[in-house]
Amino acid sequence: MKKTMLQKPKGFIDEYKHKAGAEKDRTHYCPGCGHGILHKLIAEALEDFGLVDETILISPVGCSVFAYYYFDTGNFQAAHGRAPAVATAASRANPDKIVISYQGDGDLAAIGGNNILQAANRGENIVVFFINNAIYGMTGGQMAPTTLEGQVTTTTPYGRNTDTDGFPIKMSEVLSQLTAPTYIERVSLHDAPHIRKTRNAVRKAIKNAKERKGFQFVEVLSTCPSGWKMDPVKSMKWVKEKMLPLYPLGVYRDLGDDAKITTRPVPVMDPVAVWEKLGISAEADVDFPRGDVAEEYRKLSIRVAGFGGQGIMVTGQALASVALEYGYNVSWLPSYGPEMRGGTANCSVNIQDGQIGAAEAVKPSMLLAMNRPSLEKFEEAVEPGGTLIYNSTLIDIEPTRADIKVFAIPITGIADELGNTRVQSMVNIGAYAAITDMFRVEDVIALLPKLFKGKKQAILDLNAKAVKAGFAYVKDNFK
Ligand SMILES: Cc1ncc(C[n+]2csc(CCOP(=O)(O)OP(=O)(O)O)c2C)c(N)n1
Repeated sequence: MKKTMLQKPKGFIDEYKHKAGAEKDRTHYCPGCGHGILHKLIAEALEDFGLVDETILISPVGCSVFAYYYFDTGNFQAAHGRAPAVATAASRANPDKIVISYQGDGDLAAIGGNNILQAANRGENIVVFFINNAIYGMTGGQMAPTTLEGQVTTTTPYGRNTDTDGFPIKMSEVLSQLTAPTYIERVSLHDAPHIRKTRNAVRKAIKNAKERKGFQFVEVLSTCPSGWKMDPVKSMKWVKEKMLPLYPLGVYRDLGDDAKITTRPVPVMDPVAVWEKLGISAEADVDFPRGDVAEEYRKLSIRVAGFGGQGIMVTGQALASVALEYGYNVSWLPSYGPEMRGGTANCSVNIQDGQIGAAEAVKPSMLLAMNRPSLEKFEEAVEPGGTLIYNSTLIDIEPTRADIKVFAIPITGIADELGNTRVQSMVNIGAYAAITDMFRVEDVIALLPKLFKGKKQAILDLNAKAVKAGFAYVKDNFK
């Protein structure tokens, strides 16, 4: 007897590890949603063409935001509507890779409308899978640019009114007005024969991408039973009866063998050449001779965290700026909470000799926690053997990690004693200098006029005191 084995395509990760317990073999999509079907068609094609390891997939914002949970490819997640820009960068930096931009209709046609237009117009070597379910699915079914006339959504409770809401945008038709795109087709997932046609379109686009044939666009009409408040069967019928007349299926562009194959110059990142162009001397910046820094502090990825107004960003900027003067490569990446003052804030700083790969300190080798929520949030992420500095004035709990070095420093208290809470950031810098031996106090003080441009001498003096106090506290209290 012939045995049929059903299994996941190799384009998918074996086990969806993000999912708890029994859910590990399932996706997060609702029953009857088209995303799962399209994911499978893409994963199968990548496996069949041997391209899983050659592909970079860009996930959007929308229900498919977690595409990176499933595809065993390289993955980036882009800000809302920006997948074509990220895909452009990925494709230009990796001209030999297949780059897929996977996007919903809210993402692609609303907030990302111009992004897709420009990427298509440049004829980027990317494949765009555009899942058109006529609404914003993820956020609960609001009107999208693709919403049908008269369609009831949460933001058009009386139906889309073209007098006030405009007309549905037909992206395949719009993009086919441009010169550069190579292949544009609209397909649908509403029944098995159409899923087969979608499969062909997916494979064609990916094959074209393999041959570097420029911009590929496959629009996929898809169901959203949850957002449409219909069961999956009715949703399929709705696509057939309502969507197909407005969005005719078919090929809108197929240049076939006439497709222009564009080879773009591969960007070479040569920092010295860039500095020269900008008139900056690489040597001139290395002002201070380095001290004897222990091995563990020569490649630092630091998370500085606290609430807005605690000098979190100033601390991060100062760490990076001072380290720069010792000739280190540095990066500073701010991350603001919803409110600037009083909300949470954190930043990532990298200080090292080699090239900095990721600016975000996901697994920091050092955490500087200025308040309790920051300690609770980031302590677990610190690399084993790493360093934790925490503000013992405000943090009334003990850290739990036993495998990291811990420095409890009353940072706010020291600043208050100097008469101004705002100098906490310089207490931090002093403490950091004492712990790592990376900065000399006199060097930091010499840099204060540069760090705080235009500030009065009294402010500079106060900050100098703060640096000294942070430094002294560590030297006096820790070996
Ligand atoms: C800058 C920004 N604006 C708005 C949102 C809220 N938001 C999240 S998903 C989404 C729409 C997604 O709709 P669509 O692209 O059609 O994808 P679907 O969920 O239907 O698959 C919106 C507006 C956001 N996350 N970021």
